Amino acid sequence: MILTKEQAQSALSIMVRSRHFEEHIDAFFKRKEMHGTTHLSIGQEATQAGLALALQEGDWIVPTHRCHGHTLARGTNERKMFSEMFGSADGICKGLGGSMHMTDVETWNAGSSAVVGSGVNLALGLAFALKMQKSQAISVAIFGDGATSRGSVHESMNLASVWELPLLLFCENNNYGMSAAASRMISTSSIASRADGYRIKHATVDGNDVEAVYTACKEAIEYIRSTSRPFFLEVKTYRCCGHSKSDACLYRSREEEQEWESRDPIFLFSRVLVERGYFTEEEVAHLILEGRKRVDDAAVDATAVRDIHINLEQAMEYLLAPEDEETYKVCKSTTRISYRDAIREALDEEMSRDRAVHLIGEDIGLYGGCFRVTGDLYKKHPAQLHETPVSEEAITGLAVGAAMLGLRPIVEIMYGDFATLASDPIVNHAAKTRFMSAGQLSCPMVLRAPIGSGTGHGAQHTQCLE
Ligand SMILES: Cc1ncc(C[n+]2csc(CCOP(=O)(O)OP(=O)(O)O)c2C)c(N)n1
Repeated sequence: MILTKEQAQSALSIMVRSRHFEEHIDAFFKRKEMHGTTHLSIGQEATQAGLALALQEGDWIVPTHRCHGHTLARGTNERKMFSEMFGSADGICKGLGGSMHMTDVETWNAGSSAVVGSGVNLALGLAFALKMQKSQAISVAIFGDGATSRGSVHESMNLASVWELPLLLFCENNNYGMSAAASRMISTSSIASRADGYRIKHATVDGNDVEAVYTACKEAIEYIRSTSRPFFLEVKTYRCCGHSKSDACLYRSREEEQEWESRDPIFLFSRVLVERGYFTEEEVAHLILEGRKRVDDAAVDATAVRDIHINLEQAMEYLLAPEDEETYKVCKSTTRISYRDAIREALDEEMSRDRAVHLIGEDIGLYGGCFRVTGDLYKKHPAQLHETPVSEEAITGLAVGAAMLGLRPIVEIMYGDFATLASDPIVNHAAKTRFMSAGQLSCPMVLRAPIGSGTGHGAQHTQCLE
């Protein structure tokens, strides 16, 4: 699929701005004017532009720790991105997110997880919410080759397939994790073929060719929208810089680096633009300068306000969502019933009152739940009760993502002991989403589990975790 002249100009602009943004970041860090850590994606710009151009308004992305390019490509203002990295109040997340967490709901960017692979669970949850809300939009999980070895990514692929969720699994295979070569770490002949295990359709594309990425994304997205099934797209590219600021790249040869540098996506696409007659060489040079200048100006503007920070009191406002006092006034009278019945009644009442409430858990359908709490709720609320495979981490992560998009998920973990498997979505995501995004996203979900039930089921079933 050939990009129109207008699209081609946008693609070039995104790639140039992404590259130059990161050149500035690199320089800021080297001058010790920016702190913390950062992961650059120099060399991977075609994946960012190709994907962004194929998406529509309302389609959500969940990038990775290497998120600058995708954030910029989706439309976030460069000054606000620089400011976020300075930790200043002008940042997209008021400086509370930083380099790896650039949530921007105005551009449908749900922010990244810095826990490799965990963003896939969250994107799964967004896809679930979109499906429940009968939206035509899709969710995109962006992740690297390294992430494809995470168990929760496999749990998510299985669930996406079983529940037929509109999820694009966008795998940027840049050949390496931190230092570990994909060729040494991955058991299958190709990364995309991992999706075969879950009956997920897949394709592999040259990630340094922006038109090829765009075409593959368009086809994948069309498939997802028309079938509501997930799709796995492996995009082959190369990280031309180190993994993070302290990486000397000792694990790869200079020859290999040079070979990939000769396939620089910006250089390749500039040549295409001239050969196709879209622009003259001078016009391309002008467009490149224009993109670079826009980023230079943003860097200057962000530098001017970089020492303005929100104070502790303001930051604390993002820690907890305000409580709704009315919630506690619903109890009109009391009767004496068992704990189990009280929970079921509450679930029933909430599911009837609010269609956004969804029960998610193992064996909560016909079986009635392990402790028979859900009982026959499956009959009364079939569209709001979802039985899951044994995938504690993925279903909890899914609930976090779904809550961020407006659902009110209630996850039942069969025994509290198994919540340890879901500790990443609970601790790193449910608890921190609101704060890290400066209140742009919240996570109104319930996690329900019997803990220390006193039933003597054994040391891994009835322990008290408090
Ligand atoms: C669960 C987890 N383990 C280890 C790390 C440390 N770490 C950060 S990035 C990275 C490599 C990730 O590789 P890949 O998924 O291919 O993404 P890339 O960095 O190449 O973009 C590792 C191991 C982490 N952040 N999270």
